[in-house]
Amino acid sequence: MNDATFAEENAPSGLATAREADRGEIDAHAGRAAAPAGTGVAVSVVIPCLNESETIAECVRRAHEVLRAAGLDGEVVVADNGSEDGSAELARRAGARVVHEPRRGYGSAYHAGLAAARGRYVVMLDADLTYPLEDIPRFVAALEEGADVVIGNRMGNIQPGAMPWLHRYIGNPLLTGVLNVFFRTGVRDAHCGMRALRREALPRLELRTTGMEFASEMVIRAAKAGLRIEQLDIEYRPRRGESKLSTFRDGWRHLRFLLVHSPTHLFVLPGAAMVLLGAFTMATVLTGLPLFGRTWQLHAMIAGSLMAVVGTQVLALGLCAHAYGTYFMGEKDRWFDWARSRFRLEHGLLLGGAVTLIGLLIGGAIALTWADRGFGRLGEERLAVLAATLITVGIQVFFSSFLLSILGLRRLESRKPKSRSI
Ligand SMILES: Nc1nc2c(ncn2[C@@H]2O[C@H](COP(=O)(O)OP(=O)(O)OP(=O)(O)O)[C@@H](O)[C@H]2O)c(=O)[nH]1
Ligand SMILES: [Mg+2]
Repeated sequence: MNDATFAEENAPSGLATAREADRGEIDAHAGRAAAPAGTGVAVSVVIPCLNESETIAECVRRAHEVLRAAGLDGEVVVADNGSEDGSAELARRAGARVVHEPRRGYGSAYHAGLAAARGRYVVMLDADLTYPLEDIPRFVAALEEGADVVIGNRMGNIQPGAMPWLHRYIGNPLLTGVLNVFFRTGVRDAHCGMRALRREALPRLELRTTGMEFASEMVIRAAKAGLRIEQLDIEYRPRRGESKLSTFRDGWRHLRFLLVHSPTHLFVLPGAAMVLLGAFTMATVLTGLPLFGRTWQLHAMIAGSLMAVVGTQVLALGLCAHAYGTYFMGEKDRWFDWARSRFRLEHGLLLGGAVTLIGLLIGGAIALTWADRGFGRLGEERLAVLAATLITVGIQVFFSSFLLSILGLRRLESRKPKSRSI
């Protein structure tokens, strides 16, 4: 990762403008703006480019040829990402409109390129000649037939040497699999760089990320926005020039994007699993039921308590993350919406209060037993752990309910019409 913090990297990269300078070049600095109305063409081929002098000119020329041969009125926009090898000039000479985006990152380059695109349809592909430019008309045809977003699928036709085995058999399937478990998009090759979309669909995607995770973000936001996604099988060819993809850094950026956008999988499910496992372990110890051929004692009780306490904490964080997503980010989550339509602050307070009270009563009973024995020897460790666990969990539930409610208050506040000062 560069110097930028994660928060900065995920902030909207207030990038490109369609202000065209002389010589067909565009400065991507002065704030985002869509291409001006009335200047449209049918298709914009947008190509992010960072030091691709070996291929960029050929890529631009072939894109133009393909558009011409297919009778498509189009343009080629190259989003140059601070290349130091003359790529921008080569692209311009080959007939591209060049957008300069100095902030590094695949996503940054795309923010600039997409904002400058004037086509009704936008086709996206890499500058390294790995994608079949001759398939551009197929992508456009899929949009014309009603798709909002078209994504290539390389997995069935990867030419020898085009993709390292680590990406082909582990990275790509794993990350695409996680993406589909979390977001159920049904997309088979979520990192494919050859895509197309209707330009009018872009604002609905609210794309923000700046790095390679931009590819995942687009798929997820398209699915969440209910856009119609089509997939086309394509060939993937060996690249010329140096790859800009860093296996572990970019893989992690994809994964962390998936995690932070799915509180259910990051917090709620692991939290709930820990609570259940903790409760089950403590119940097994307290009832003395044999498990795996033996009974379990104090140490297992402490482990169960730990899981229940940590699980409750993680679960509460997940609910707060959901509340933040719903109230502040406009996210929609069926499960969370269902839960908040049924449960109110008072439910949480009652539950937390009741659990705390039960813990206090058990603690009180232990103290009474101890007093009864003249404050002598006491052997109620397991019950003491139960009491401590219940009190901790109860207090967590109690105060987390208030925190959830506070997040909701902010939402009501922002809904109120602005009052005029007198
Ligand atoms: N990684 C990266 N790519 C950039 C950047 N700016 C523009 N690009 C371009 O984005 C496209 C994708 O990068 P590639 O290096 O081809 O990544 P990839 O296609 O996932 O990996 P390969 O299969 O090795 O080509 C290329 O056209 C790059 O030139 C940047 O800052 N970082
Ligand atoms: Mg590439």
